[in-house]
Amino acid sequence: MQKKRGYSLADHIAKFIAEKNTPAVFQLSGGMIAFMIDAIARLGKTPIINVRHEQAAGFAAEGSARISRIPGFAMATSGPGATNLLTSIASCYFDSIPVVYITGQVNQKELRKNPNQRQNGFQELDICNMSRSITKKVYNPKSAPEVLNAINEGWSLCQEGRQGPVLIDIPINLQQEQIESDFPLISVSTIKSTIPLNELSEFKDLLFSAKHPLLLIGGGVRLSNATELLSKFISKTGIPYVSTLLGLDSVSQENDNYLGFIGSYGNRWANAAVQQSDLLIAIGSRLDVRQTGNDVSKFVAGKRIIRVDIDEHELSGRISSDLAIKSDASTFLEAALAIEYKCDSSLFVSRIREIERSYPQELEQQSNLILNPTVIMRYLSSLFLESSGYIVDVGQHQMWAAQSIRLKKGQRFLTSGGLGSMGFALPASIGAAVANPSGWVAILGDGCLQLSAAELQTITQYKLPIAVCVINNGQHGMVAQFQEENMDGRLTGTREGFSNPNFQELAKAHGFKKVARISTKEELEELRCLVKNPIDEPIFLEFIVDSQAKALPKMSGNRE
Ligand SMILES: Cc1ncc(C[n+]2csc(CCOP(=O)(O)OP(=O)(O)O)c2C)c(N)n1
Ligand SMILES: [Mg+2]
Repeated sequence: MQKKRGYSLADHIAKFIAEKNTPAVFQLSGGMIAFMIDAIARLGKTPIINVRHEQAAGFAAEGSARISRIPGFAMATSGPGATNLLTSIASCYFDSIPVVYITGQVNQKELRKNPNQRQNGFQELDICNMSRSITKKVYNPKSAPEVLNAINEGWSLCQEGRQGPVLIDIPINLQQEQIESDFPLISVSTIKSTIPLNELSEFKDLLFSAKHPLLLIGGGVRLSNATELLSKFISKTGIPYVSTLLGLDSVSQENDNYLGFIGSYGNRWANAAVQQSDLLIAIGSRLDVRQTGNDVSKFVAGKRIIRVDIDEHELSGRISSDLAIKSDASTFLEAALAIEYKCDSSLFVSRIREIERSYPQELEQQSNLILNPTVIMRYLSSLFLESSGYIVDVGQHQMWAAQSIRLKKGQRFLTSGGLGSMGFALPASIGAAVANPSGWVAILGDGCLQLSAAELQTITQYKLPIAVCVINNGQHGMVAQFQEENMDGRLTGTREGFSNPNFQELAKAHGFKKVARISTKEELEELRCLVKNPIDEPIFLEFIVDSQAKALPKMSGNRE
């Protein structure tokens, strides 16, 4: 006989999630989370995407949040399910992405009473303490009202100020607790900040006294929804601009004043632009070591620096500035747009273009490569002109993509920035494609594919329009490059003792119908016949690149 069903806390959370229009809940099942998932399924309003590893659930929720601008939801069971989420939680924390992680926990009766006891319940684990340092807040509710508060507050908190993940750990008995169906819903407080007048006038003074101002754009611009404001500011002022890894899709790349991608592996000419500027205005960028290089004194030499960041702790971080403005990018740009200013940057820009012509990206590689990674990336940009964007993993291929993919207006570029976690691209592209079912291109190395290959099945199961592009150089190239430079060429575990399966057969086994292997320029050109625009089905493309291809240029003195 069917048990009569009331309205449980799990039902409440399912309703809450549905009302927030989140594109999907990403999960892998387990007893302690099964009531939650069952409630969402019974309500039938939010798609449930079943992935193959909880880490993938977290990365997919991150991809979904980045694309939809609605916080993502990832769920896992207690114990190993919860620990498998940790890498993705850290990724959201460092890259400021709002995701609500919900873990099931054992029945409160089974929880250990004494912290010195290792474990009491089966799969009991203190995920709250483990995730405290990589979340904005963890919630460890002990009663139904505390669960209600956690979901309300957690939802708001992950989006407020500097965004980031929260984790709510809910014991299985609380999930089933019956509650009234009327519950309070609170909305996100939108505290509008302003820029103090003295800071604005200091900004103006620095700007007017500069000869070669340059904007350095980070991921914060997109996070504060300020891409249009930035475009206006750039066309009004004529200030040239460069981008960080996470800023690549915050800027228009189709503008003469765009001077490229900076950083340890940045375009040579973009780093030259930073070096030759006398006023650097960094907006929404942490100026971390991958952007500035190890030698901070070289980065700051000969210039004034203005930093705009929502997080005061970043402003007092590694790079000090002449003017630090604690503000989100959109508030700052709105205020800055009121300033009447126009610079003539034509000489500066033409000097930088001259460097670009002398040191083009393609020629950073040795000339005997059959497939130059820059040529591949440029080709992909033209092949996937109509795609919604690129989701890129971690390694040499990531840097090749950042250096050479040309983004059209509105195209996105997602990658694991602060954490730099291999295995990001496939699941994040699943999240992106669920949030916006238009065509996406996932670019990943052969090593990264092996961390996430099971998600190929998720892609075909849900028929997601993703072109999976594997850059196969038969190695963990980024680390091999580091070993070549620092370990007399001993390639332990990266080229030596490393192997790949037959990726073509692997993709077919996972149900990919369109599969191709490209090892020459001619085969690259023939791809146009295989690929339909826009991408409307799973495609698997493998590009063979010589192990001698390097991520270059590279600032000296940097780690891998
Ligand atoms: C989870 C994780 N483990 C290890 C690393 C260190 N790491 C950075 S890049 C890289 C190699 C990536 O190999 P592959 O996907 O083949 O990319 P390639 O560098 O060859 O383009 C490794 C092992 C990492 N970033 N993330
Ligand atoms: Mg590789």
